[in-house]
Amino acid sequence: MTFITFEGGEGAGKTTLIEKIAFRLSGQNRSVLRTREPGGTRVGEEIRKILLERREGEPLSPYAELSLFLASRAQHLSEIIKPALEKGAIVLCDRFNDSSIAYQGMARGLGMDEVEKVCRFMSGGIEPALTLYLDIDPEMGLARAKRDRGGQDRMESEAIAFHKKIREAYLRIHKKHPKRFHLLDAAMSPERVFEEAMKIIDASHV
Ligand code: T5A
Repeated sequence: MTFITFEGGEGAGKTTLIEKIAFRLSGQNRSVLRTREPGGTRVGEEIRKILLERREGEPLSPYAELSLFLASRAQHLSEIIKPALEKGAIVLCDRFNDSSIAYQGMARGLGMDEVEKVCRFMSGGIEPALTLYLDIDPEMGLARAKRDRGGQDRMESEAIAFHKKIREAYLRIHKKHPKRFHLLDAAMSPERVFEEAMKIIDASHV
């Protein structure tokens, strides 16, 4: 079972990297599934709209927000991730439990340990074998995301202090799980990030 997740702040370059890795691994004749959170299923994509749409004057409670990310994940696991892993595919997933721990646990203040426990329970023993974390200065990442899309979604439009907390949380996760959670400098060129990521994947014999 090969489950690889990708983490990082806004605009860190996960989508760009996943595309290159999927291309490389598929070329090695391996079955590869690319997916993302929130989303990945029809229900998940509907939940994604609720989560990312900006609604002025109607803030979501942090608990409601966490519950929606978890609902999207539960559906994603049962409908997409588990069946693909059981068939022997390599699953490349853009965000997973670590996003909830960083965003809702740290930045929304629900507690990293508390959110980690709920995530473990909800994901029923499915854990990534490897996580590639793209570390970037939040201002640089937000500028990339804005340039790419022209506007900002509900999470991106949070204050810079919120995004700095997310980076701090990821760095704590890196310290806590150094074997699984690998840090890559996302300020490097996309090609360099890809080369470094492939070294980690090859060394892990997935
Ligand atoms: N969230 C998610 C939670 O709060 N809790 C959770 O549990 C989960 C699962 C998801 C939001 O939900 C939050 C986190 C997010 O706020 P999203 O739209 O999926 O929303 O957000 P992101 O995952 O952040 O997606 P982005 O598209 O913003 O970022 P990516 O995928 O990391 O970046 P990418 O590859 O699209 O690149 C952005 C731009 O930068 C360029 C690309 O060409 C592109 O233009 N780029 C580079 N430029 C220079 N150097 C590089 N190395 C580059 N790599 C890419």
